[in-house]
Amino acid sequence: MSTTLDDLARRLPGLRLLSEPGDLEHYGRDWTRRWTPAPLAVALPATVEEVQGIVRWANEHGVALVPSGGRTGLSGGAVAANGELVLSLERMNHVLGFDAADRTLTVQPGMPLEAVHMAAREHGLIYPVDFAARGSCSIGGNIATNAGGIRVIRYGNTREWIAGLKVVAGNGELLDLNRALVKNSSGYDFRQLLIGSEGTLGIVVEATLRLTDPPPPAQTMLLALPDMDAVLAVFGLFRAKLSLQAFEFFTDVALKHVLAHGAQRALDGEHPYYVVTEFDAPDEAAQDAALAVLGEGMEQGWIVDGTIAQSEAQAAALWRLREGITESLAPYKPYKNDVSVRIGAVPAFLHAMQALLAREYPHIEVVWFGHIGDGNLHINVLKPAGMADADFIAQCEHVTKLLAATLKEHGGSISAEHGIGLVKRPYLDSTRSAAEIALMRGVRKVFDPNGVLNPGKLFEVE
Ligand code: AKG
Repeated sequence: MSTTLDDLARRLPGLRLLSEPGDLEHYGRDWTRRWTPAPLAVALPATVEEVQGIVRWANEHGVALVPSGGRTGLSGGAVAANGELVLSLERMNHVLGFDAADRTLTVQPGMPLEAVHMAAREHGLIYPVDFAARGSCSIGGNIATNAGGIRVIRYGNTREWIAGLKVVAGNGELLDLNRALVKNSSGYDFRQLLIGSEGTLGIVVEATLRLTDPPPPAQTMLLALPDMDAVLAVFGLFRAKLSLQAFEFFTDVALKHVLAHGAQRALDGEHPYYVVTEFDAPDEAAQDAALAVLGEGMEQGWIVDGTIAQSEAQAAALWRLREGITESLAPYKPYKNDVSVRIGAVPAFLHAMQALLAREYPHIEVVWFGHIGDGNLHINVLKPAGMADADFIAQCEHVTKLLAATLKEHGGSISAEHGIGLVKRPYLDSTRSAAEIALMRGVRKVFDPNGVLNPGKLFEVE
C-alpha cells in the first residue's frame, strides 16, 4: 500500500479498503466499457463519518475520488481510470426509517432501486421511478444522475421524489438539505442542485424519498406500427383517451436483437416500429375502452397489429422486448446517444436525425428506442465486426458533433437521462450556454474547493 493509503487506513481503522487487481477492475468501470480501469484503490465506507473522513483525507493528499453506486451508468460518470480512489457506497444499503404521516422512506445511498421498491411496498406504497437496471443500479446513483426511466410520463424524474438529502460536500462537511419538508421557501434549494450533479458537488449519504399510492391495475399492450409518424399519432391518441403509465417505442432492428437474445416473439410478421404501452385498466369498462382505442388506431392505419397481455407473465414477456434491448446490444459495444427534445419537436427532430444518420452511417446498424412520450430517444450505433474500437469511436464522435448541432437547432439536450460524465463532456456546450457553464464552474468550486470530487466528469476542472 502507498503511504497515502496507509494514512487513510491509519485514520479510519475500520474502513474496508480493496486493492487487488480484480477489485480495481470491477469497481473502476461502469457499463460504458470504454476506459481501462486504473483506480488507486477502492474504499467501502459503512458510515457517514467514514465518508467524511475519506473526503477530508482526499483534500489533504490531493487524491481524486470517484463516488460509486451500481455503476450501471452509460456516460462514464463512475469510471476511475486515472489513479483515483473509488468511494463505493454499496455497504451503505439499509432502510433507515419510514414516516407514515409524510409517506417517506429514508434510505442509504447504496440500496439497489429494486430493494427500494420492495421496501416501499411493505408499507402499501410505491416509489415510482423505474427502469430496466433496477436490480443493479443504486438509489444514490439514480439521484446523482436524476435518473428517468419508463414511467416518467406518469411520475416524472427522480428529482420529483426526493424530499430530503444528506450530503458530504467536497470539503467533508455534512449538509442536511431540505429535511424532507414539503414547503420550504427559505432560499436556494441545494437539494435540487445536488440531484443530477453526477457526484461533482457532494456525496449523497442519505436520502428521504417520497412514496405514493400504487396505481390501479394496468394493462400492457404491444403494438406494431408502419412508421414514426404513426408512433407519434398513436401516442397522441392514447394520451388523450387512456390514463398512460408508460409509452415506449423501439424499431424492428431492436426487436431482432432482443429476440436473438432470448426474448419471445409476441406478434407475427415484421414491422418497422413497435410500442409497449401500459395504462390504467381497473375494470371491464376501462378494458373495453382500451380495445376501442386500439380499434380506432387500426382504422386510422396507424396501428398494423397489436396484442394485449392476459396475465402478469405475458405482460412481463412484452416488457422484456423493450427492457432487454440494452443487454442484447452490449456484445456490439454500441456507441450510445441519449437525447431529448420537447415533445412537440420530436417529429421534426426525428426526421432531421434520420436523414443525418442515413447520410453518415449508410452501412452501420443504428438501433432506436426510448421514451417517446418524454421526447427521449436512445440511439445506439453498433460497431461493425472487424472495425477497430478507436476508428469506430472516432466515427461516432464525428456524428455526435453533427447530432449535437441538430439538437441545438431543435432546442434539445445531448443527455436526457444518462448524464454527461466523460462521454458527453465534449458536447455539453451544445445544450448549456457559456454563461451557464461558467456558473456551473463557480458552483462546483464552492462545493468542492480542491476539486477532489469526480474530476473530469461533466466538465474539466481548471
Ligand atoms: C433505457 O433502456 O431506457 C436506457 O436508458 C438504456 C439506453 C441504452 O442502452 O442506450
